[in-house]
Amino acid sequence: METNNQDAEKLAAAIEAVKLVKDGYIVGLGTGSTATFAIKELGKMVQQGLKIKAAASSIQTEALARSFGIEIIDMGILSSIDISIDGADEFTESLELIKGGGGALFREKIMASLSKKTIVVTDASKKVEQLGAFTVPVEVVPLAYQYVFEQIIKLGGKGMRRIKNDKTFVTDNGNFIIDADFGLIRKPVQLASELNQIDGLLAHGLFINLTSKVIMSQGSEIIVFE
Ligand code: ABF
Repeated sequence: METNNQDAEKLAAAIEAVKLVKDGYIVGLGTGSTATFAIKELGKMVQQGLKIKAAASSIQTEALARSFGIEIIDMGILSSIDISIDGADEFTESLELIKGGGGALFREKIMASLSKKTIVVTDASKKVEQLGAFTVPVEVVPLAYQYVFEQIIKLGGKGMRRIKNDKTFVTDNGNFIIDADFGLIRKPVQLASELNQIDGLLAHGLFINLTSKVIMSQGSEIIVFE
């Protein structure tokens, strides 16, 4: 369960991250509760005169950003983003991440790939020695669902179709999510590359070599991993 303390940590990390945003930047906006703190802080800065344009990693984030008067541009026309700020479900000190608990992993991955700098903001609960206590979200095109499900089993995983409010969860891109349990992941680079080879699998939540910096807040301390 989320605590006030965790929320205070998320806010502190978000405040630290938005200090890196400069006038004229194109900013990638993440999804999830920690990214939401950053979007709200950026919204205040925009209202005080900061000039930025932003690309959003989800429909929900786009609506939130617009509500603060942040100008949104379509990610599909961009060849680069100056900085993006996003959350994570798990990270290691070597900046390997699991993302996608919020279901926005595909857009988040494209956003991170386009970004000159990707800043990940977290509370202290997300730091792990080894990835894998959190399942790896996998976005799958519906007609390839069973095929991808079986390929995950062949890789040693156990898949579970994501359900929300008693219905199959559908992403912003009209796809399904399989939450894949691989146990503790000893070789994330290898697993990421094996998952990348499955046809019909649009994106997976292992983010390797896509993060510039993790800003983690723990109690009253800010700890940066880079
Ligand atoms: C996004 O939101 C995701 O990639 C991750 O799944 C989730 C983290 O959410 P929160 O900040 O609410 O813990 O960043």
